[in-house]
Amino acid sequence: MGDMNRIRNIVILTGAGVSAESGIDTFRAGTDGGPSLWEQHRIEDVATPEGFVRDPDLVHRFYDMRRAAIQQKQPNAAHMALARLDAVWTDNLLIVTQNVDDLHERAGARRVLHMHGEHLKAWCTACRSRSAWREALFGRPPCPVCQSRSLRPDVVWFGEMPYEMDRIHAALLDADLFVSIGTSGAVYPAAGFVRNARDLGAQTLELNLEPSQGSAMFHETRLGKAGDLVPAWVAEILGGG
Ligand code: BV8
Repeated sequence: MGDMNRIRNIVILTGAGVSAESGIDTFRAGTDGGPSLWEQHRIEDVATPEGFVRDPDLVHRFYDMRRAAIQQKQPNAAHMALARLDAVWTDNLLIVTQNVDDLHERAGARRVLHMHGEHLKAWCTACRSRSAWREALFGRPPCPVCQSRSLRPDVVWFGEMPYEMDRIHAALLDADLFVSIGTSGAVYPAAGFVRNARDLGAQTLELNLEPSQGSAMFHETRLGKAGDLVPAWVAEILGGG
């Protein structure tokens, strides 16, 4: 890693690997050898607008199962360490997560941006309102705002524009350090952030169980479990050695 004490502004990108040790299935490598999410369902069928139009019940069942599952899980040491960093880091810090679980927030992190939406929100395609949502959508409950039965998961599907891209690019413009944690680097535009950050002069660090598809773009890659690597890195960046 470069000169640590010139690090002011940090952008952290997290993916499913940061929630793996909390028992939440990743997309491409099932936790403890179980089938990964995409092995259980074709992406086209459950994570695209076309799939939702084709078979809304299948998509609702897929997301209802995951929305319920995350409410039974707990943040792990990686989430806790990032929340600690967020609490004490006085310069800019932004946790851009691809994850739709709420474990960063439940660990206490505040500066979190869900670029792919959130399980615990529903979006009304009739009145465009967003509502906090913990229950099932399978039974077509009425929108709390307009009462129409047009709610969908507030999750960004393939072919849909991720949220708050302007805010993310502004943070990358400013970043001295870009850290990617627990992501395979398979999905764009998130997978392209490391190149943006590096081109803009940031140091780039990858913490992952295995090299991601973008590993060559990182100044440094540390391989291991997020639950081990992230607390160690946070201690290092806070000067705890
Ligand atoms: C868009 C929400 C444009 C849903 C998700 C061809 C080339 C390039 C791009 C494309 C292309 N064809 C299509 C595209 C675009 C497409 C894309 O990138 N496709 C890929 C498959 C090629 N992207 C999109 O469609 C995006 N939108 O481009 O819009 C546009 C422009 C104008 C106007 C309108 C639109 C939208 C993509 C968002 C899709 N939604 N999630 C849901 O959650 O159900 S994607 C989903 O998969 C995740 O959110 C995440 O983003 C992505 C990848 O998952 P990861 O988080 O990386 O998880 P994964 O399982 O893959 O990897 C886990 C990693 O953790 C592994 O490396 C593993 O080793 C590691 N790990 C495991 N355990 C641990 C660990 N690490 C540490 N510790 C551990 N314990």
